[in-house]
Amino acid sequence: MKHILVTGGSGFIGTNFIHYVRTHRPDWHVVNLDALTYAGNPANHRHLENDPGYTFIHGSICDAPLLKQMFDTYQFDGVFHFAAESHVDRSIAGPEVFVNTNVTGTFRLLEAGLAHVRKHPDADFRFVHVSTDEVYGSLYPDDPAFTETTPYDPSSPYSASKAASDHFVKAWYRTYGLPVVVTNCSNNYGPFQFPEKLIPLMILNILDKKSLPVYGKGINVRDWLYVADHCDALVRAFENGENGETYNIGGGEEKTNLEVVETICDLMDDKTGNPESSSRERITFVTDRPGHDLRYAINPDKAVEKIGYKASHTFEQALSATIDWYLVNMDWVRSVQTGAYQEWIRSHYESSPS
Ligand code: NAD
Ligand code: TDX
Repeated sequence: MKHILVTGGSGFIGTNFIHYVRTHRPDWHVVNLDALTYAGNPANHRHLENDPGYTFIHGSICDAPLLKQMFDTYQFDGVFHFAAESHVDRSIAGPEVFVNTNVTGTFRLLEAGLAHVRKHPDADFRFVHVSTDEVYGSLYPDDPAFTETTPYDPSSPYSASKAASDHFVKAWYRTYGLPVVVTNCSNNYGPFQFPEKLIPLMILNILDKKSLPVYGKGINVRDWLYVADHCDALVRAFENGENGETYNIGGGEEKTNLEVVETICDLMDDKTGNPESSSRERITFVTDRPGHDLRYAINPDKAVEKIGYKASHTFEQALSATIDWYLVNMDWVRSVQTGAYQEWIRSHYESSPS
């Protein structure tokens, strides 16, 4: 049995990853360390409460003594590091916590991993650092997609903090020999995504008959990746990757934000019995995000060739399945729309004129 540390396992991707691993790698014991910020929800794993293959620890990746104790107790074979502050707009409104969690937290985790490897030099250990395509900056419409050798050029406090964390991870490999793999993936979507992000925000605003705030002209392009494909890629990077390497993971589904929102509108009208095209009328163009990257696109060739990755979901099908998940999980939705969530929506969107 392998003991695997998953940080941030109560957030969007971490939750999906733990569910994926409990199904596809049932012999792994997963230890989820999560600070339960506004983005973390322990109820996501309620069905695992009596599962001996799952342990939850409420704590922070910044807490070095806790990390040491956890490594001593579980002698981890691997780390999947998801824990982060992840929302670009929040990073613009309040960057400091992004430095604390994404940079200092990653540093503390690397130190704990290195101390463990030094104590157990024969152990087969690997640290998978889950990062983002945003570290590469912005593309023009005709630029080739990001590869693993594209220079880093982050635009937002969020992407700057992720870029810094990637550099720390690589430095711990080159300087100290810590076995690491870095993955940089594009925009994920799927079940359990916190409704501050574009896709769930639009689904829920349509249900609540609110306006649909599209930044700028809606021409920004993202490369959409279904979260289950991302989880599959991460297991492959852990099992088949090479230490010190980066793998770019993309969905191969480039869309403008307006295309995404219009598709959600049409699917929602169809599924909820709204008159055809009625949701599109709620689209409202609002003040653009400062430093808004125009386009992200991932070239996944290296991951395809070296770790056997292949996205197996199409955008239309997986978006439809995602909407269905939100429609049948309204209890989850309402439970995460707490006071802190309402406060963010009020402060962020009420200052954005149409
Ligand atoms: P999320 O915001 O939904 O979840 C983050 C989780 O980390 C939450 O459960 C939160 O409680 C936890 N956390 C925050 N600070 C912590 C700390 N100090 N100690 C322990 N736990 C802490 O984020 P997500 O969308 O699931 O993203 C997960 C990772 O994937 C992040 O590193 C993010 O940068 C990366 N990523 C996300 C996307 C995307 O589209 N969502 C794309 C590329 C990369
Ligand atoms: O209300 C909105 N209106 C809007 O037009 C919101 C919330 C977003 N947008 C736009 C901004 C982006 O161009 O939609 C696009 C997607 O926005 P987000 O969902 O906030 O994602 P993004 O900023 O692209 O970053 C996401 O993908 C990369 C994740 O949040 C990051 O954690 C990940 O690293």
